[in-house]
Amino acid sequence: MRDNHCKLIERGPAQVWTEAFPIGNGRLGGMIFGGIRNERIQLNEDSLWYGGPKGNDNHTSSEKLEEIRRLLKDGRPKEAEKLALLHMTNAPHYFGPYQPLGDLFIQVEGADNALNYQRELNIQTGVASIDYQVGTTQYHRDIFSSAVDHVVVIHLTASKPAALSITARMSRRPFEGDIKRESFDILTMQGQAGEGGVRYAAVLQAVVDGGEILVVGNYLDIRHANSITLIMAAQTSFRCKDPYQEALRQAEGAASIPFAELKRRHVSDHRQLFDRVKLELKGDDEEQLVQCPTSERLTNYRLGRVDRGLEVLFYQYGRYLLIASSRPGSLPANLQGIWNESFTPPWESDFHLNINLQMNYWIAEVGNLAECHEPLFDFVDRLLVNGRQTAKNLYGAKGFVAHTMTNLWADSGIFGAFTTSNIWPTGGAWIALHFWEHYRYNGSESFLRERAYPVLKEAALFFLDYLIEDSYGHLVTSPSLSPENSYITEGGEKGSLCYGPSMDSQIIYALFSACIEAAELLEHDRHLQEQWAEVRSRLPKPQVGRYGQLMEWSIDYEEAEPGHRHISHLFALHPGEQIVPHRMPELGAAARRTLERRLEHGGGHTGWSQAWIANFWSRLGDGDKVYSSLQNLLSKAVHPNLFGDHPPFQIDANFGGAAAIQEMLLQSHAGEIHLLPALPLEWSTGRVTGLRARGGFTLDMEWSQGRLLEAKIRSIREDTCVIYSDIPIEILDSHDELISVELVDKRYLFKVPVGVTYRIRLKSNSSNN
Ligand code: FUC
Repeated sequence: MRDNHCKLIERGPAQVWTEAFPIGNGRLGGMIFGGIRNERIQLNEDSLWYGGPKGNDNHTSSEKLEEIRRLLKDGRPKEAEKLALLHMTNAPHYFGPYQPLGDLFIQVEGADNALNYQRELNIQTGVASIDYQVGTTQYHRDIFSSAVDHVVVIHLTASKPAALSITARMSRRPFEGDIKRESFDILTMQGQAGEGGVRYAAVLQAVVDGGEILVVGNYLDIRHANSITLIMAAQTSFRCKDPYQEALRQAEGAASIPFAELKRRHVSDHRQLFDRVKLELKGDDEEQLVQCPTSERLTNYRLGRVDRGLEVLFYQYGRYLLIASSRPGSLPANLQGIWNESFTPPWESDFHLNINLQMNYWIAEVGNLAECHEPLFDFVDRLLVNGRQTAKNLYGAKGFVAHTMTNLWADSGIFGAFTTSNIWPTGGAWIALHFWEHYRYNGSESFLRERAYPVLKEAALFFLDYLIEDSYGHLVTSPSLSPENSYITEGGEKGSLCYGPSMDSQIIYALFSACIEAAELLEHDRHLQEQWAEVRSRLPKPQVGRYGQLMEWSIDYEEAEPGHRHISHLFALHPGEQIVPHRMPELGAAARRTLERRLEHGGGHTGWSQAWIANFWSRLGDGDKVYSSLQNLLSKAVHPNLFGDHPPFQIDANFGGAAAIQEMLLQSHAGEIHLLPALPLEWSTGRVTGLRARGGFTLDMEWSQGRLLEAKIRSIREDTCVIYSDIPIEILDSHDELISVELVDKRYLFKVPVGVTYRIRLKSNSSNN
């Protein structure tokens, strides 16, 4: 892979947190500042949250549900909201936030007057490094977080013998844990994150070549070593009974392995995921830019400098961040992935279910990182258990429900004090659809039967009980809201709680459709299939409103904020597929108008919102608009270390932006694969390998001057492949023979045998139109 696609480079240490480089193994994260005399590695462990579960559902809810619904029907949202706040919200309103594990500080002696400094993060190997020179001695540090050995490894070397003297200490200011000497080469820190919260332990062990180690007070003191390996392990009682012993065991295990071997197996494990997708664009290898500091490239990009390499780097960085923050066995990536330096992070750095957690996973399947999706499924399995209870307590309903926010403990109640966001019972349904997506890509019947269907079914059972009839005979949610916008009633009252927000109807449509298809495939629940189909047919359909926009609510209200960052009612366009623009031109036009209106009124002002907009444009097939959204994202919503910006830092912009790039190159929803569906002019020549499509297909594509040169397709299942193409295409088998295809309405149907590569190209005499 080209160098400038896989390296973040700086010529100086980070001055602020958003200049530091992130590393992670899914569970254990570090932000590397790269100080010469004072190295700081800010540390996180994904299960270190403050406080315990807050499962107190408000038991007075069911008494007031009817009244709240009636007030909403009568157009009196203010009164409904007051009642809902009193009778439906959880006490306390907020759960404890995700917390830092602490800092590792390394003080390096004899590092004055350093020259030729370079700090790098190689996203292909998952290793950060620091280089500098003092006099004639070269100093080097390698730092990585290993998913194989479950530790952060910091390796320091010098080109001269006995040139390394350091002191290292751990800190968790202002909530310092107990620091103690475990043995001559091990320092530990332990504590508890609030009453009922997890107990945590961090272990720092040193291994030296030459020199001596002392553990004194709060310090690990190392003199005159040739090389030093520091091993950092951490655990909490969320995963083990005795986090101290477990962290100690992991540190000692890693310390017994030579550094070269620790690094070799980490790099090979990381690359096994990372290398699956390669993207190259014409002009992305400009010599001048390869050695240019990333933050400088970003500044120049903002000023209009063309930098295709930076665009590719941003894409691959999204994949890197997912590998680093979500690996089998870890928690899902939260609002900040796993990287958080604050004890009071924005929105508790939680799991937000009204767009953010879902967006974090949009790259997983297409970007060939399906394993990184798994932590989400484990998490939702726990949410399901709590959500059953909440469904019963709050609504007297079957199945499971989850609302806008959740946490380490998978609490499912109504948190928060604002009715623009909190009383939204559709978070669980949306997240359940991720199981269905995972199945659509891998086709594993056992996953569908054992993991996906039970969750989908319980999400759907909830809505069979929860939906009520509106005055048009439609079945709608109530109370609910359209995240996080408000509307103006005919009487001029501003409300956020409502009945029948379009997003809910669209999510429930997608959920019931998935349930019906899954149940048919598994030959389960005949009766439920019929019931779901009947209810689905009575949901409000996407409708065009007074401005030619898609209606955000089942009534064509004025929006209180026409430029709102959430564009929830376009769920049907993306990630849903109820609106397929080339088959439904009217709804496609309304979706476009919705986007235009939001943007005319200042929409897209947060990183994730811009990223979602880019995905919408991709689904509308408008490559130039996607490109300008991505340019906006990179110019306005990215920190110097390329972390997405809300502001402040929020990781969904990284994942959502990378997902939009994938959607530009390949789409496979609504039963057909589109090759290069939204290619912008600026990306008219390039190639990509390893993208995945629904149905078990993997694709490589090469294109020039905006036209496909060739695609290669492989399959893990003997399933029919359907390619939609405006331009005639032909398909060749592995012997370069044309295969016969069935062509129906620009859809090419054929089978790809398992383990064989077929080639797709434009018919030689076809032109662009
Ligand atoms: C939703 C958004 C905010 C933010 C928060 C974490 O509430 O409206 O912009 O992303 O989630």
